[in-house]
Amino acid sequence: MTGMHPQRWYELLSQERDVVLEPEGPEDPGIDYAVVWKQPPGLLKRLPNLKVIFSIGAGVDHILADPELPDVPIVRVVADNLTQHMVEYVAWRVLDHHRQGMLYRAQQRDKIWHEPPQPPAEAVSVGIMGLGALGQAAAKALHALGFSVNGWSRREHRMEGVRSFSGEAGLTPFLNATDILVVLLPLTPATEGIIDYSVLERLRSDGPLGGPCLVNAGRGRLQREADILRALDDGTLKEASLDVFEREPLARASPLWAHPRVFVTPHAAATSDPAHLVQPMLAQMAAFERGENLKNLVDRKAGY
Ligand code: NDP
Ligand code: OXD
Repeated sequence: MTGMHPQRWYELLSQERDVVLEPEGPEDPGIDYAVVWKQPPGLLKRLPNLKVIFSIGAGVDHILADPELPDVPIVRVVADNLTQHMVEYVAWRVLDHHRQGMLYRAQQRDKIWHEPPQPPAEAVSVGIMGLGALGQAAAKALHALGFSVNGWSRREHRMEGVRSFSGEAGLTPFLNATDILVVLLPLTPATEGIIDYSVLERLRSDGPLGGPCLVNAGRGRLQREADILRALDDGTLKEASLDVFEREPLARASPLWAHPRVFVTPHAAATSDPAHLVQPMLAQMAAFERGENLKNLVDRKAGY
């Protein structure tokens, strides 16, 4: 196995399997499964008997970035524990923008006793870009909180209480109807840089929050940070919560750190917890060896 704090993964996987950490040497015929996060390019190609690649995360851009990736199935993470963390993060950030947390924190700092008008949740439209495992769970929770919820994805989805938009044709109507944009897309050639100025300027500008807000917990390279700063500074965008960045860790020199209307977290929205993810991985290995189908497979052509 390789990547993200491997020790705990190693200990838990070792309870049932022989595990080697990031194999050295030209070829390792003994390895059937690779459990990876941002593996060095070319590493997996050197494993002649590799049968399945398991991603430690829900996103697989870090795996597909390897130009020499062997042609074996890739399994990604879909797990209640990870989904719950993401739902919490999205609900937290949406409620904070909705309930004017940035304004209240500034008022508290300056000891200002002032109650601004507060629109009800039903007047606020949250648009979720990416209506997959995480986007659908977030949509359900936001709907339960009373928000008006829309989703945008490649294909249309039927979900109670959620209006579904899809594809290129659905993008502008989706954005035009959105007060808080939540990004839960995977990073693929089709989505890289999608959150640019032209997207931000199509968000609803006359909504009840006094301007649109952005929440990105998908991937940093979905966004153009220079465009986000420009949109914040010219009033196109009211506020942003960013968990992911074009380059991570976010450079100390980035103006996002100190921007009064940006909330920064260090790619912490939904961290993969080996205590919850290793058992399902081991179960999939056993099922695969019994000839059963693998679950949560990546569609390499689509890139996610
Ligand atoms: P899924 O694969 O289940 O869902 C992806 C969604 O994005 C689908 O609805 C898909 O459409 C949509 N999509 C993909 N490409 C396009 C496109 N070109 N145009 C429109 N819609 C598109 O992924 P998850 O929900 O499990 O995870 C989403 C992402 O969240 C991950 O890829 C990862 O990058 C990120 N993540 C971030 C974490 C963090 O801590 N910040 C933690 C975990 C994940 P369709 O439904 O039609 O297939
Ligand atoms: C993931 C992540 O993709 O942690 O799971 O970002």
